[in-house]
This record gives sequence, C-alpha cells and structure tokens, in this order.
Amino acid sequence: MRALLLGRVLRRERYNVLVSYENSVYLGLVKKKVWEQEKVLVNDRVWFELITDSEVSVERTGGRKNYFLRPPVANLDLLVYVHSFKNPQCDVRYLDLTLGLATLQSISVLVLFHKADLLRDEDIQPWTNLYTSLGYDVMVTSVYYDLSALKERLRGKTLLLSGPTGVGKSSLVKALWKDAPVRVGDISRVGRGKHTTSWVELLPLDGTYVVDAPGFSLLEMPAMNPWDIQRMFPEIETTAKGCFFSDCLHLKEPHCAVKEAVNKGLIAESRYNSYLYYLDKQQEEAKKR
Ligand SMILES: Nc1nc2c(ncn2[C@@H]2O[C@H](COP(=O)(O)OP(=O)(O)OP(=O)(O)O)[C@@H](O)[C@H]2O)c(=O)[nH]1
Ligand SMILES: [Zn+2]
Repeated sequence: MRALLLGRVLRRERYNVLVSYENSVYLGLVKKKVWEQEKVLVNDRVWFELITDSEVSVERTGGRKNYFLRPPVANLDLLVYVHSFKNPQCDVRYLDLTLGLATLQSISVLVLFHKADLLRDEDIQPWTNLYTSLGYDVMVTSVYYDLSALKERLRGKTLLLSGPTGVGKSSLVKALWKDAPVRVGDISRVGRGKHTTSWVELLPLDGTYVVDAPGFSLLEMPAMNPWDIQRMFPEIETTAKGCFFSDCLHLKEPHCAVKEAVNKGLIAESRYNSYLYYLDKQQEEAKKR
C-alpha cells in the first residue's frame, strides 16, 4: 500500500474538492462513503493518494479543531462577525448567536461594529462596553477609516467573515485586500442561496485565508439542548449557579439569580432576550424532532 499524503482542502463542490499539497493544487475525488460520513469541509486536513499528475483520491479527513456544517468549513483560527447599527440596522440576536456558537467550540471571535461613519461614537460606545466586558474582542470600523490595525489583526489567520446581508462584508474584504476577487454587489451571487449548488472556498489574501461562502452569510443554530443554549451565554451560565433550582431555565422559576441579575442591570437585557429567543427556538426545533 502506498503511503498517504496530508493536504488541505481549498475548495469544496459536490463530490469533489481542490486539495493543496506543498506548492500544487489537485482535484480531489472524494469517495462517496467519506463524503457522507466525514463530510469533507473547506480547510479540512485530508489524507490522500495521488492518482494522476493532477488528481488525487481523498481517503479520509484528519482531526478538526472546530467545524461548521453550514457553511461547510473546519479549523478556523478566527470568526469575524460584522454588525452594523444602521443601513441595515442589524438585530444583536445574530451577533449573540455567533458569539455563542464560537464559545461552544472555543473559536476566537472578533466583532466588528461596522459602518461606524454613519453613527456617533456615543451610540456605539455602550455596545462596545457591553461586549468588551463579556470578554469579546471588538473593533469599530468603516471602509472610510484606516483599516491597517484590522488587517494586522487578521494577518496569517484562516477566518470566516459572517454577518447579515448588506452589512458590508464584501466591501470590507475589498478595502482590506485590494486585489481580492470579491465584487461588491456581485450580481452572479444573487440566487446562489441555500438550495442552489454552490461552492465554498478559501481565498488566499496576502497571508490571510478568508472563507468565501456565498449563501451562508449567517451561521445557523444546530440541534442543541437547553444547556447548550445556556453555555452560549457565559454570563448567564455563571450567574445560574445562584439559582434556587439546579435545572432553572430562568423563565418563570422562583428565586432565579439570572432574572435578578437582569433586573439589577448586571446582565444586559438584550443578552437575556437573545437567550430567551434561542431557548424558545431550541424548544420548537426539539418538538419537530
Ligand atoms: N456608509 C458605509 N457604507 C458601507 C460601508 N461598508 C460597506 N458599505 C455599503 O454597504 C452596502 C452593502 O455592502 P456589501 O459589502 O455588499 O455587504 P455584504 O455584507 O457583503 O452583503 P451580502 O453579500 O449580501 O452578504 C454597499 O452599498 C456598500 O457600499 C461602510 O463602512 N460605511
Ligand atoms: Zn434561573
């Protein structure tokens, strides 16, 4: 048996992938069983065998430090979540979900409060204070501001840029890396939604790898239990230790330390509302299963 080589998946389409190994890129044919059982995600390490000069057979995936199925990507160094308060006014729920999902997998997150040119500093400051106090990394950005500190922060990382549609993700990529093959308002992307065949790939941009995943602008909530939802909100999880009932979900239970903390302003109401929203969503999903 020939020895297998270890490569990296740069791009994923239906049943095949592009695999980089040393300085070459190969078309990787994925065995049906491997595709179905292991999925094979963008940025996966994969063990492969050479078939021809340009084709390889992907035999299995290597270990993953983290992964998402939608978009199909693994081994992220950083999740960058872009939020704007105006044009569009985004719901912080999506921000809280992304932070929560990253927390569950111990992925570093960077929050960008973007389009800051449209707002006054004092409108953003309370939000920056909130998320910074929770231990998250926050930067206030605009394509009209100097982005060199952000570019430095991203250097060498493999990252996923997430955020509601229209928040400015493509514009940011274009502003950070002038020769990025990302077109602002690209018409060809329209319609490449959930049900159309599409590919996901890593864009090498000056030492940084950015996942290009059209149609997956926001992460989706996977199947979870109520305790996972609680773990997505570290300040709620910590405070819950003081609840009278050990299985308190912080809804209508008496002597709930979480609700007391919300009333006292120690836990932000917006965070508690996000928690309630995802708990409710989880329970709806659980009923369907
Ligand atoms: N005022 C202002 N407008 C911005 C900024 N960044 C992007 N925009 C504008 O916001 C609009 C949407 O930007 P895109 O980059 O297409 O947004 P996107 O997040 O990639 O959107 P999707 O591809 O739909 O997910 C465009 O009209 C941009 O010119 C900014 O910092 N300030
Ligand atoms: Zn409670």
